[in-house]
Amino acid sequence: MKVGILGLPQSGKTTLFHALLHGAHEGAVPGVAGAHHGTITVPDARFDYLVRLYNPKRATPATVEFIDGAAHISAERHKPAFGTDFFQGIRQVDALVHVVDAFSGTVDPLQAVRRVDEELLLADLMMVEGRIERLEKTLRARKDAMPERAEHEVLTHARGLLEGEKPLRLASFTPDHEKILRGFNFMTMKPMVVVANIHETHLQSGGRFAELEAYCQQHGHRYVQLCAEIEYEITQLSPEEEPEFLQAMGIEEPARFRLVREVYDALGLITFFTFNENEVRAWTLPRGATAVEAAGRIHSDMARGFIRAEVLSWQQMEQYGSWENAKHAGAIRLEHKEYVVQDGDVIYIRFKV
Ligand SMILES: Nc1nc2c(ncn2[C@@H]2O[C@H](COP(=O)(O)OP(=O)(O)OP(=O)(O)O)[C@@H](O)[C@H]2O)c(=O)[nH]1
Ligand SMILES: [Mg+2]
Repeated sequence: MKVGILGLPQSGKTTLFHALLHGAHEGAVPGVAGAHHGTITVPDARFDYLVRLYNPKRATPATVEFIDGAAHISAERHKPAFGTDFFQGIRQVDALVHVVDAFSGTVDPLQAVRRVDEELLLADLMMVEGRIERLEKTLRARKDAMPERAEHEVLTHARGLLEGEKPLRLASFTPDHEKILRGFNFMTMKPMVVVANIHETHLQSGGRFAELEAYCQQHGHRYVQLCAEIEYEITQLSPEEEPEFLQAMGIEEPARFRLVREVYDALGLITFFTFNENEVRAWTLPRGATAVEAAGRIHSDMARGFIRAEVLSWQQMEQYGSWENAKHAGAIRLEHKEYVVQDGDVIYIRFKV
């Protein structure tokens, strides 16, 4: 899974990217000036709890690739502000994180989000129009070109939506049409989390950007408020210093936790956990996936030879403190193949090959 960070210049994208990376390796994105990518560990207090509890040889968290897309915007008045390469490097991503400057006081965050949204819309509209033009040429030459006709139909529909300033993520399409549209990597079809990057002195005072929050709701964006610099500072602390610092700042948990949770949620993803004496591991699944699909994520043999899944919900894990205690209390459930895995489930697959 890939997530692209975008936003106007100097909004705090790179600061947030480094906070998310938490010291992990970053590399340049070939062919895109200033863009970087890196694989982040999905922060998850539940995973950390299991690792502390079982102290395994190996701890394997879930990971997500993030791309710091850089902002290729011309500051020169006579040039179009957004070059054609503004979204280069973040076209092929599954979700977008839009960082907006709400710390400097020189930018109106709502206007900034609107402006980038307009640009995303225009980028899609240009792509739709280009493709429609070529399709019409084909259809004039060959009236019976069926796939082209279907594509023309769905793109004409999409053009209407975009001209009405409606992002494609808010529209519903038939599965066939959705499949056609997916192929285009439209920017307004991607789920987006708007990050209001607020000043460190405003961390305690919530609700300052109620208008922005309302706008996000109307446009199908998730909304997270954080201070990128503080987030970065937190990652520089030792594990001993961190709790003290968070308490002093009045922060319950680092905001990057919430941000990644929102991205997961926007993408319709959940996490389940497995453990044995060798390894504690977090796994990612689409919401609605079944126990046998979870088994297949771990190993194809487990799916093939699936007998039952032993399942402990995260709430019960917390309640009993450990798998062993829960087992003792008879709280472990035996589930069939079709059981729909819930976020936070701890799972042990019984299988035979
Ligand atoms: N006070 C304050 N300053 C911040 C915060 N986040 C970023 N900055 C400052 O804003 C400036 C830009 O931050 P970057 O993270 O480089 O922003 P960017 O969006 O990557 O910038 P470009 O890549 O040039 O578009 C830096 O001087 C940061 O120190 C914040 O939360 N609070
Ligand atoms: Mg940057």
